[in-house]
Amino acid sequence: MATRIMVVGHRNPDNDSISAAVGYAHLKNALAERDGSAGEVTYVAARQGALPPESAKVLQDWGIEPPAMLPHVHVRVGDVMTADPVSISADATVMEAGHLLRRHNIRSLVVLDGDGAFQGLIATRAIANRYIAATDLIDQGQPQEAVAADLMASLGQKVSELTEPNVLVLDKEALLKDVVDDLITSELREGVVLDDDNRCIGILTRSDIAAPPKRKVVLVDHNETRQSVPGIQEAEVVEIVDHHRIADVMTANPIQFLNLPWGSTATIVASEFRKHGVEVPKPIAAALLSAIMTDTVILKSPTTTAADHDQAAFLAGILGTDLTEFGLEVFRSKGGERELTVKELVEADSKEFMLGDATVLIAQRETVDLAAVMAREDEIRGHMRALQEAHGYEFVLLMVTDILAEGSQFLCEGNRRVVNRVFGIDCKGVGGTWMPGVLSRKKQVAAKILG
Ligand SMILES: [Mn+2]
Repeated sequence: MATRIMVVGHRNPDNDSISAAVGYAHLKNALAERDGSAGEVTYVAARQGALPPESAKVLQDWGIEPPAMLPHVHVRVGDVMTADPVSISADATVMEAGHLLRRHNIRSLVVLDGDGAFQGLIATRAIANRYIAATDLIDQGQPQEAVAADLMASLGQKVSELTEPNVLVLDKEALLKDVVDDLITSELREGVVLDDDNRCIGILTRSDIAAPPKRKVVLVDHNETRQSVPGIQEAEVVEIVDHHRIADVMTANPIQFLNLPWGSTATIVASEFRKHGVEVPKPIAAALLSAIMTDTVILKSPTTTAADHDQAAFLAGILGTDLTEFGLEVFRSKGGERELTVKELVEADSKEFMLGDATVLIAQRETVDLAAVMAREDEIRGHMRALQEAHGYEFVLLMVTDILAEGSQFLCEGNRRVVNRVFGIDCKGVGGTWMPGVLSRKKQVAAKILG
């Protein structure tokens, strides 16, 4: 069976962590196909949490299977057990059991009833005990011929008579470290793994746990242990693709560590497709483009690089879509403006500033859907007035910043005279005032009011 290598993003995954995992797993499988190693390794996209709504939408729209949930990468019983162990029917003879044990050079066989359900194990030790018992009988003076005849006859006995039914049963998903002690102290020093139908799907012996193989992972969109999947220290990180600061994930061997200061991991993944000359299927192009759009806020964020513009245009070309239109659609599917509580909408990014003896509150909400925010103006203003009264603010200013239009709608409650004077505007109680080019609270708003 091919080794599964999980490709996983950070905890509380964002769209980039999901889409980069999907895209990179696809690329790695295509490359494995190309170099003939596809039979040995399979890359599987994984995630460490719920899908963000914009990821759920793009995956569903394009018929992509969502990445598998990966709760941890500790070694599990199922990772080290011997799958499909050698079995024998309870009705078979001890002679037949002996042949199987010898042929497979193993110490025990799984005993099955007529329906294939697990009955127990027949171990070499139980068979050997027969012979040791025979020597006791001879020592006690019984005729050797009679003892030998009994032994001969015992080879024709049913396996069921020597079956040990009390076997340690293990869960396939159990962590190996949690079961090692039980296994070592168990009578047979072997455990079995049963499925829901009481069929034996694996056997775990002492040699299986001597040097357990590590689970293999490719990290995307992070390289920090505390953002990574639990058990990462026990796993083997075989590759990293990221656009964050270099942190603390360590490896035993040199690996490919692709870290670039670009706007998204999806940008790096797209460029890897091109570097290797692997065609990007439309669904993968959509997922990657969607992630570039969210991480770079439709290529408007200061983290956006020329590479992001280049790869985004390339992917939009594959999709035959308008970049900005695609990006807007992604942001609409993120939702928020309609679903958020008014408290979250106003306060999520709000800062107090001292203005002489007074305190003012300047809040900012970045959006691609100004209309959706403004549709809640009454509710928003009510909340702003409540904040102003509760904290005694001189005024509360909310900048609703339209990322695409590159400007902000000012909504002000309390003493508006200061704001109006500083900006030379006439901000009223309803509708607010559009401020073209005003995007930065720190540089363009707070500095002016306080200065
Ligand atoms: Mn990212």
